[in-house]
Amino acid sequence: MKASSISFANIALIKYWGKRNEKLILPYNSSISVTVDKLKTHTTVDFDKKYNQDIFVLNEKEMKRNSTEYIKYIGNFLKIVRKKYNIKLNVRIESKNNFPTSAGLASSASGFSALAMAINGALNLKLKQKELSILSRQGSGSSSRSILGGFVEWKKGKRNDGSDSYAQQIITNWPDFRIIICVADKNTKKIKSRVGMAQSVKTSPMYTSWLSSIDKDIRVIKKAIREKDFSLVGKITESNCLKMHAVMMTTIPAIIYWNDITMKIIQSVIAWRKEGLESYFTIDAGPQVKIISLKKNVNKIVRRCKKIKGIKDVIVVKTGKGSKIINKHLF
Ligand code: 2P0
Repeated sequence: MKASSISFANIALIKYWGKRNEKLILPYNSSISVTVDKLKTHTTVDFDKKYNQDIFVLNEKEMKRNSTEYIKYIGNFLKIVRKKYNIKLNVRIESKNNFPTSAGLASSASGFSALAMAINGALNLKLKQKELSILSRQGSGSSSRSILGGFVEWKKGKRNDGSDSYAQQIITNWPDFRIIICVADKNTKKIKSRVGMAQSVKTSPMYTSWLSSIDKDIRVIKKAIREKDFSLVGKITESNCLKMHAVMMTTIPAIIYWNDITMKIIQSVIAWRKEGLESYFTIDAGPQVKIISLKKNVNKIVRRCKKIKGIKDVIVVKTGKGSKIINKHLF
C-alpha cells in the first residue's frame, strides 16, 4: 500500500481569502489560479502494519507529532482520510519540495494535492479529479486547485457539506503565458494564511466589499483567459491582488506581508508598463512578487529584475500540469 506522486504549486490570479466553514475548508469566494511547471512537491506514502505510529518527513526532517503544525495540518488530514475510508493502518509519509516551504510560494497547495493523490494511489481509492479536489481541499484550500493543470477555477459551492466546492479546469495551457517569480525573502512567513484569513473575516472593514467584487472579477477574467486577452487578465489579476492586500492590511492587527523589495518590484513593474514593457504583478501571503508576462518580454524583464537590489532569486515558470502518480519512491 505504497504510492508516490508529484504535484505543482499554483499561483492565484483571483485570490482565496476567507472561509465560510473552517472545518471543511469552504471558501467565501471562488478563486482562479494557474498551476505552474517548476515548483514541485514529490510525496511517497506507505500504509503498513510495520509502523506503530504515523510518521511525516518534510524535506528530510521528521515533523514532531505533537507540534501544532503537524496536528493542524497532517494529523487532521489523516483523521479525515481514516474516517471517510475506514483505514486503521499507520502511515509513513515523506514529502520534498524543490522550493522554499511556507514562504508564500504555495507549498501547501502542491503539498496537499500531492498527498491526496498519493493516498488515492496507495489505498486504491480510485477517486476522480473532482473527488480528489474535494479531498485535497480539506487539507488546504488552495491545494484543491493544484489537482488540475492549466488555468483552474475553484468553485466556492453553496452546499454545507462541501460536495460542490472543488476545482475545474478553464483551459489546459497558454503557451506564451509566463510568471516570473521574484523571491524577496526565503524565510518562513510570520502569519500563516489560515490564521490571517480568519482574522480578516472577523475584523477587516473591507471584507464585505472585497467579497462583493469577486463575482465580476471571476466572470471577466474567465472570458479573458479563454480569449487569451493578456492585458485584461493582467489588469484584473493586479487589481484583485491589491484588493486582497487592502483587506489584509486593514485586518486588526494588520497583516502586512510586503517588504521594501516587494514595494520596489511593484513600482518597477508599473514604471516598465508605462514604457511599453507590459507586465503585471500579483502577491500572495508573503513578500514574493509574481510578475505576469508574455514569452516575448520574459528575458528583458528577468534581466531588469536581477538588477533590483536585494532580490534573492528569480524563477520563470510556465503553465504546468495537474498532480499525477509516479513510480519513483522517496523511501
Ligand atoms: C490564494 N492564498 O488564493 C491565496 C492568496 C494566500 C493568498 O490560498 O487555510 O494555504 O490551508 O485553506 O490554502 C493560501 O491559503 O489556506 C491561499 P488553508 P491556504 O492562493
